[in-house]
Amino acid sequence: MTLRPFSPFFPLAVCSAAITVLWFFAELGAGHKNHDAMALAKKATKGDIIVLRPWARASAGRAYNGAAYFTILNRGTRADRLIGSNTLIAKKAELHEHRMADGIMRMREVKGGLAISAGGKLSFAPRGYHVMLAGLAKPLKAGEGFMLTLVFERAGRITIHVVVHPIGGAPKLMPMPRH
Ligand SMILES: [Cu+2]
Repeated sequence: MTLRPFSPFFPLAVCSAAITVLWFFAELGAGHKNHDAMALAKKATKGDIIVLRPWARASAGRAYNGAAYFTILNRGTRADRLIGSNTLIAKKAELHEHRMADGIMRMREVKGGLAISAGGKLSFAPRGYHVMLAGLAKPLKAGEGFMLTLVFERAGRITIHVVVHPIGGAPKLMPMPRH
């Protein structure tokens, strides 16, 4: 129907159109903000590398060591290599692995870095690979977060926002929440 300015429906139509427009921009604004926050907390991308779901477990008591976990995806056609990491919240951030040796779970530093094959995936998770945070400036508290920089041979430096989960808590999809 055609609305003429003196139609009884005209003010209603204008009003609802204005509300729709306002609502649209409000949603757009809120959606954008949320998206940025989520992206910061859950995902970082640079070049062909994507780092997903970075998290750490809250420190038990006054422990000054911790570990960070995440998943790395390589969308490229060439392999890349994670060669190091660093953070301002700990003296050292080393690439570590857990290995069963003679029935005992042992932890050691991974020398020479870790390859992520073309189109491949590398998961850091409890009882497996982790970034060992040694000499934390202060214990990690649930709900807080910190920045951790991962250094890749090709992609370069990618800084991720690691979210601290409560002791015993872990993001879904992460089996066996124990360092
Ligand atoms: Cu370790």
